[in-house]
Amino acid sequence: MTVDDTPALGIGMVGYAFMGAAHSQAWRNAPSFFDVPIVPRLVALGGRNAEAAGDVARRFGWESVETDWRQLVARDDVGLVDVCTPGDTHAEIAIAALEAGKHVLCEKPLANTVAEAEAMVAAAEKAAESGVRSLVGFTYRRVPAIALARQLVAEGRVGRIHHVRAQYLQDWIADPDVPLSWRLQKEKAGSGALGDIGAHIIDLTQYITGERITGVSAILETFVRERPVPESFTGLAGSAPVAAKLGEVTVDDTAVFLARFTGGAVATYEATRFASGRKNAIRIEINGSNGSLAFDFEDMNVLNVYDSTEDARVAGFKRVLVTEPSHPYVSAWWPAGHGLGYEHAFTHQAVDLLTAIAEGRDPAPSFADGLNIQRILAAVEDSAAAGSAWTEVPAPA
Ligand code: SOE
Repeated sequence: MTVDDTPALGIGMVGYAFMGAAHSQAWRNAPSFFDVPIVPRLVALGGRNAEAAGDVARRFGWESVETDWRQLVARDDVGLVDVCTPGDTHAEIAIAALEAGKHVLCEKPLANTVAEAEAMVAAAEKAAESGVRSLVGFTYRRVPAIALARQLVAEGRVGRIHHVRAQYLQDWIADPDVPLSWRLQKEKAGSGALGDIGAHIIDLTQYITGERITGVSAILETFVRERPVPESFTGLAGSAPVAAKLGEVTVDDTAVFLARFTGGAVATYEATRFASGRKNAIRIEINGSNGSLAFDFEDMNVLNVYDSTEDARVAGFKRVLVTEPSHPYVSAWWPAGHGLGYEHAFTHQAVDLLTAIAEGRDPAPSFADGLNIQRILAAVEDSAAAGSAWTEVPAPA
């Protein structure tokens, strides 16, 4: 008797760095902690460097390596293509996979341009007619405290929303000696802090509020415009690498913008990699007519809740530890108070995608949601280029 007669789905993942590792552990853990209706099989890892990809494949239990992503997409034993590459290849790989009838999970942001995102949406909508599903990887919405915040807003616990306040603060390139990398080059990444981490807080605030951004006014800034080119390193001076060449940074180091929401709320956003001392501080605060919610990813198992209707003598933010079995996703993991980490949201993403595929429905966030975010990113860039002029965001079709 087989141990498990749950149907399996072959996964082919393209890319094997940071996101490749986060996704690999998610595919492996999903069937261990959740009763998934489809069991993922780690069939093929795609990477141009056979040796490096082979090392990651061995560590995470991928059955094979493909050095050409087209071969991976074409394989009969691959039913879902997981795109974990830099943004300049998202559209090409995802569209080819959808046209080959494969489900697609694509890392965020969906694409590097609105035009690419539109083409991806068209391919996804055509593939969906044949039951092929697609998802864009905004994983932070699957942190239990964020999912709880959305529930509380939907239940009217904060009332009419007046303010949305969102920051995504990192500092990994505040040192000018940090070398040039793909995230700092427009042709690879599409934009800098704006698309890489600003996209996350755009998705999170729209997800929590259930409303959309309708217009923005923005500033983009690049503080360090040239960085050492890694390929030109000639040795060390002390502990600092010595580079023979400097390369141009062609993206923003920080994005700061105002926004308005469909429900009338006003919003402030900051996405920066120069907030020295902040490592991965995603800070969201929602202020409404009945109360407020406040979250900081650097304390990710907590949601701070303020109820304006409470007796003023005992009113104050309540520090809710979001680790009860009644909280989203938590019952699959550990007892109350043990907490989850960054990687668990990726596992929740895998579970939600496998469940949607089994139930024959489109998962969220869809490629169309990803296109909406791409349009907001473009509006921020257009506004910044026009001296922070107020710039409308096209409504979804
Ligand atoms: C940026 O450094 C980054 O790796 C983002 O690209 C990820 O989406 C985020 O989860 C962590 O930070």
